[in-house]
Amino acid sequence: MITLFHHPQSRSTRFIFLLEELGVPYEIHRVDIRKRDGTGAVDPANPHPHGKVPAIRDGGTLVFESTAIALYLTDRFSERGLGPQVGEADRGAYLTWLAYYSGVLEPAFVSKFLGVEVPRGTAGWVAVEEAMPTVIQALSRGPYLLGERFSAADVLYGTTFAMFSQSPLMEKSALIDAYAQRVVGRPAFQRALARDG
Ligand SMILES: N[C@@H](CCC(=O)N[C@@H](CS)C(=O)NCC(=O)O)C(=O)O
Repeated sequence: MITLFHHPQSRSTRFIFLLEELGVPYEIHRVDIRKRDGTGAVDPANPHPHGKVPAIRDGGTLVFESTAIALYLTDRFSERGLGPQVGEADRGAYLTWLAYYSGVLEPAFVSKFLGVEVPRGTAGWVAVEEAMPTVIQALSRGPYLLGERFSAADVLYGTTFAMFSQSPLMEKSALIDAYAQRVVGRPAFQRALARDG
């Protein structure tokens, strides 16, 4: 049984979505987290080393960091087909999009949100304006990042774009809007919202 350490309306909500997509048994352990407004606190019941969410426990295994959790779950439940496995043609693309999410896209959005200019040539990531055309190019080839195949990478990207597409952090894009709606329109996302708490 997978235990998801979760706080409502946070980065852990999308793992309820992924677990619903996988259709495997899981339980939600709701924890407190520190918030930007000064409320909340690190919850001693949360095994994440920084008191953040998401984290999951699977027996004796603890996994934290969103992309690691996405890869862990889609490998662990490989028969559900939500992530290409070693030897499959799209495995490299899948790993790339997962790593790009945590190594480039999130830092790009956070930099913009904080008003920090991404220094040319020295940061490991690029500005949102440089990252988004890369994502748009991939999405122009198919309904999902891997073409016809929906994967856990879409859970991360689609939910992020659904959240930011109406904000000044992102330039308007009909293609991104349609993609985000395609992802959050899935029944598993609606079930996740119902369980978000
Ligand atoms: N890099 C982490 C980020 C996790 C993260 O920052 N989560 C936020 C909630 S959206 C959190 O727990 N914040 C509480 C804190 O920073 O103490 C991941 O992607 O899993």
